[in-house]
Parts: sequence; structure tokens; C-alpha cells
Amino acid sequence: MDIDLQKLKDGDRRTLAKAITLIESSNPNHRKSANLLLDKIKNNPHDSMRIGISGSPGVGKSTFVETFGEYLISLGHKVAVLAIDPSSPIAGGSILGDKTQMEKLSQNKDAFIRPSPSSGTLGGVANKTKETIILCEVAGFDITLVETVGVGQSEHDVANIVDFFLLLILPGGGDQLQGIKKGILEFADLIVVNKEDLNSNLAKSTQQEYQNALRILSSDDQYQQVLTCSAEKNIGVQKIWEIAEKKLLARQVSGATEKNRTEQEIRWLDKLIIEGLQIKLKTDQDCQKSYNIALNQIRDKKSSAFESAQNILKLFFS
Ligand SMILES: Nc1nc2c(ncn2[C@@H]2O[C@H](COP(=O)(O)OP(=O)(O)O)[C@@H](O)[C@H]2O)c(=O)[nH]1
Ligand SMILES: [Mg+2]
Repeated sequence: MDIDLQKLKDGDRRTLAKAITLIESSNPNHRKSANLLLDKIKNNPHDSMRIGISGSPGVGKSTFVETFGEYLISLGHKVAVLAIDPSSPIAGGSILGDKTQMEKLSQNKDAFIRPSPSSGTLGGVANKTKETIILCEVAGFDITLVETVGVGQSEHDVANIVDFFLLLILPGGGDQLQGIKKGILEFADLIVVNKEDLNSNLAKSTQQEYQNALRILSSDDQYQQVLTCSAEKNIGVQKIWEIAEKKLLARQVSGATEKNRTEQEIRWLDKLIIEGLQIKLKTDQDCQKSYNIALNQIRDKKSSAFESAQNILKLFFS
């Protein structure tokens, strides 16, 4: 599969789609071409913005991405949308559901929408997504929105490929407040109560509740803001961008975005090394043999985990 780099840089959609298919492929030859391609574009200068959008199923992420995406395009941006759904295979229901929901946006020539592979790739959910973002940026999309379900590892992984993380919550989600410490404080740069059109008073009180909690939990005055919106009725979206853009631009100017991206790359390095070792452990015959021996010895109390691990690790370096 040959990718015409010039066409990609010119923003040709078919070339972009083809390039993404190439980097998603697990065929070793494709991987080689993909690495060559990624190598050629790694120093491509760009002032891009990568924004993660997370929240429980049904909170309105896809609807928000569509409304927000249209708004960004109206300001002159070109917007790529990558949707990760770890709960369903690509051909399965919910990604298709998302696609129909983003009907308007998908018709827009300044938008590019693509589901991202959900599993079974080295580096987990977000590895290919990160490479896909880079391809989209080379093709001229200056803002990428990554939609991910706010559960477990995928959210964690997505936080490691974006510059800014937006969390959507529902009005009246007081019980969600329990998770505020580990979830929200760790990831979110901005929290938005969606569906305010359904019950504006409830949305406002939820906003207050979260804002107070964040203020109390914060050690300085840098705590995240909480806003309300209606993705469906297109209310509050402008204010969200005003605040997000201000933060993103400040981080670009101070060099924080660049620094963060480098740190993300280093975390990927560590993750990929560990995964590579795990794959060797599972696929290499000698490793497998030693591992099975170790299991039995531990069960028979003939060896400790420490001793067995030392023996297996020796195989990695032989
Ligand atoms: N009333 C109202 N409904 C909304 C709003 N945003 C999304 N929805 C509805 O909530 C449902 C789930 O939305 P969806 O975008 O698929 O949520 P996702 O699972 O988080 O991607 C759909 O029926 C939407 O039409 C909103 O702002 N107000
Ligand atoms: Mg969705």
C-alpha cells in the first residue's frame, strides 16, 4: 500500500483514509510501510489541538461532538473526529449509531470522522488513535476531537494522547461526585453538565455542586471550571470553546503542550516496551515453557515468585 505524501498533505480524504487503514493494519509489511510514513511526517510543523471528550454512555458525547465540531468549523477550523468504543467491535452497533448521529458533521467537507480500533493492537486502545491523529494533522485538520467512553483503561489511554480533556456529566449526577477525586481531578481540564435543556435548575445545581467540590479539593486556585450546556439545542457551546481555547493557547505559548506531548511519548515508550515483553512471554516457546514450569513450582511451593521471575527474565536477555 503506497501513500502519496503530497496528496496526504493536500488534504485528500481518500489518501488520508488509506493511510489510516495502513497504520491500523497488523500485517507486518503494512507496519513497515506505516513506520516509514510516520517517520517522514514526524517533524511536520503544526499548531494542532487534540481534545478528548469523555463521559458515561448516553451522556451526549456524540451529540456534543457534532454540535461542537460544527461550531469549530464555523470559526474556520478543520475538525477530525475519532471515536473509540471499547465495548463494541468496529462493525458493531454503537459506532454505527454514532455515525448516524453525526450525520450533519459527516457531510461537512471540513470534517473527517473515523471510528478507531477498539482493541487487539499493541499499545491498547489509543496507540493507533495517536498515529491517526498525526495523519489527520498532516492532512490539515487542526483540531481533533477524540470521543471515548468514560470507563477504565480507554479513558486513561486517551488522556495520554490529547492536550485537553473534557468530561461530560448529566444533571443530578450527585452520586458521580464520589468518583471526583480519582476520576475527574486526574484527567479533566473542563467539566460540562450536558442536557441543561431538560432541567435547567437541576443542571445549575449540579454545576454548583461540582464546582464547590473541585474548589475544596484543589490545593490552589487552578481548579477546573464546571459549565453547563445543551449539545442538542446548541446552548453553551460557544462558552465552552472560549474557555478551552484560552487554556489551550496559553499552554501552547508557555510550551506546556509541547512538554506534555513529549512526556506522553515517553509514557508510550514505557508502555510499548512492557507490552512487547508480555507478548514475548506469551508467544516465545522457551518463555512459555519456563513460565509453565514456574507456575507448577509455585503451586508446589518449590519456588518463589521472585526466583522464578529471575529465571524467566534471563530468557529475555539470552
Ligand atoms: N435533551 C437532550 N438530549 C440530548 C442532549 N445531548 C444528547 N442528547 C440525547 O441523548 C442520547 C444519547 O446521546 P449520544 O450523543 O448518543 O450519547 P453518547 O453515548 O455519550 O455518545 C441521544 O438520544 C441524544 O439525542 C441534550 O443536550 N439535550
Ligand atoms: Mg457516542
